[in-house]
Formats: sequence, C-alpha cells, structure tokens
Amino acid sequence: MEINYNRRWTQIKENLSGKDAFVCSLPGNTRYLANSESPPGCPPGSTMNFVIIPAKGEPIGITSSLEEHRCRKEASVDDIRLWTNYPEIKSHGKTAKEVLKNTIEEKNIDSIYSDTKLSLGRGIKVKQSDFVNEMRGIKSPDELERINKAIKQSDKGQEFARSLVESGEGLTEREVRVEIDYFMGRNSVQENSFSTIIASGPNAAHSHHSNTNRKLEKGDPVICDFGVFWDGYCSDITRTYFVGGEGSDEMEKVYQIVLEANKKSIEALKIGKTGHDVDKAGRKFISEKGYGRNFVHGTGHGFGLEIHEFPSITYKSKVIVKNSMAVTIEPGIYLPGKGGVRIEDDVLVTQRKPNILTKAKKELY
Ligand SMILES: [Mn+2]
Repeated sequence: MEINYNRRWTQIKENLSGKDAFVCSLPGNTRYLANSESPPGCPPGSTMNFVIIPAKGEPIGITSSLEEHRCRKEASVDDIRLWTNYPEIKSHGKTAKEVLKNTIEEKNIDSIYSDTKLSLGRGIKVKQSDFVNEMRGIKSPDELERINKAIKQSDKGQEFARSLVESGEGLTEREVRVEIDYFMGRNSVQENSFSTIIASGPNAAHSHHSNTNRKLEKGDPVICDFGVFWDGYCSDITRTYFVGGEGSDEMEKVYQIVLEANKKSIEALKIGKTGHDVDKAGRKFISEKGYGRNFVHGTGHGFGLEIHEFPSITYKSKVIVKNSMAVTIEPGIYLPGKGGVRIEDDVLVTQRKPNILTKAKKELY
C-alpha cells in the first residue's frame, strides 16, 4: 500500500487556523511529510532540513546539495530547494535557514506554525505546535501495514532469541546480541530500530543495559529488547528468558507479576482513557505485590517512524487514548544485584479490545 502523503498535507492545511503555513524541521516530521519511504541507512534521520506545508499551493522541501539527487528520486514533494556553500552549484541559499527565509518571503508567508522553536526575524509570526507530532500518533492503514511487517520480523527474532538464550550457557551478552542481529539481518530487515539490548543476570537489573562480555549462567534472567525497521517503520519488543529454561523461585515469581502487569495495562488501553490510567493499571498491581519501587520507568510510548514518539504512557501522562494509536506496553521489575524482568508488547488501540500486534510467546512454559 502506497503512503498517501496528500492526506497528510490536507489534514495539516485544514488545521492551520488562519496561519499561512506549517514548517517542520524535526526529522520524524520531515520524513512523515516528505519522504518516509526513503530511509535505508539513515533512520531516524531525514534528508530534509525543512518541509513547508503552505495553506495554498504545493508543499516544499529544503535539503542540502549533498542530498539533492536522492531527494529528487525519493521524496514525496516535487518542489525541492537546495542550500549549498559551493558556488558552482545552483541553489536558493547558503544555509537551510536562509533558503527557508527566502522561500517564505517569495510565498508571502507571514505567520506560521512550527514544530520547533524557530526565529525568522521581525515580521514573521511563529507559533510552536505539536500538531504534526500528535497527528503521527494515530496510525493509518498504510503505516500499520509497515509496522506489522516490522513486528513480524522482530517476533521471529524473539523466537530465535528464546532458543538461543535458553541453551546459551557460556555465551556472552555480545555474542547473543550479534547472533540475533545476524538472524534478523538474514531475514532482510532494513536495520535495527535501536541497538539490541541483551542484559543477563545482575545486569538485567539495569533497565537500559548496554551489552558486555558477561557470560550467561544457568538460571540467569536475560532481557532481550530489540526492534527493526521495515519500509521506514519500527517495531519494539522485549522478552525475558531464563538460561536453561528455569530461573530462581524469586525471579520466576517476579516474571509472573510483570506478565500480569503487562496484561493489565494492555487491557486498560481503551479509547478515552488517559496515559496515566494505562500506566496505573499495571503499576498498581506491581505495587500491591511489593515491587512498586522496582518499576523504575514509564509503561510505554508511541512508535512508528521513530522508536519513541507521541504519545507517552507514563504515570504523569495526560494524553487521551485514541483509536488507532500504536504504543508499547512494557512494565518491568528490577532488583539491584539480582536481575530483572521486562515484558514489552506493541499494541494497537481499536474500537473494541486492544489488538496485541507482537505475537512472540510470553508465557513462561
Ligand atoms: Mn520500548
């Protein structure tokens, strides 16, 4: 399914409330509006410095001479303007900002929305707006098709990770990481959506561990957290396995608590609830079991073109859950010196019950 950029531009134009244009410069947003099909090698970056969606007329992209040919081939906008320092190259200015200013003047634009703080000098009114970030929170069928493909690949990666870890006594975290990455690479994923996290034994007590040469020992909990890009869109999944297939009684108990919290937050992910409600559903359960202080992060986040995007599902989150939001639900319990467990799913909000997109097995046995 082709991505319908026109729909995106129209939605922005219809929400300009009298402004002359929307100017985006955040990489996720410029990809969303101008070239999300393109990224091989660059996510979550963007080849565009600015994308302008004017109230009237066609959208305009601003890029450097370095990216010109790729942009002309891949971008969804036709009007591409260049900046460069090289006098031999025909351009609209020496810097991206200069080209932006020139274009705004040419188009008689004097009031804009911008996704970042931007000062364009006197005479141009700039109001910062999260409209595009928030719009990206609601996934359309063309995006879900890509997200589902990414998830399928990381699900296969988890299946592989499970058998590797369970029989992986003596392997280092780094060896486990490269084996998983290689496996997914062989399945032609575009690239990882972040560096694969393998956290074993006491290292699993660190919620964002970076892989070491520690060797897996029998009974270790091993947190495996990774994701991939497919056609520009991400997946993000965490499972925790036990080396040898069994953990200590305490860790297995913790596992069941985290699994139950994961299910409770997923259940709470319903239209009209707040991010806080969703976080609280799992957190309350973990607290009741006595591990409240060991759940040290938020419950989840949106994902799509970027691995972390709107909305955030945390204790403080006031975001209202809407239909077709895609978010992670990833409670965890971390016991310093001992280990930890995190179980993360990618979940889609629907009119009925939440749709768990990640299918990798999460029951212990
Ligand atoms: Mn995540």
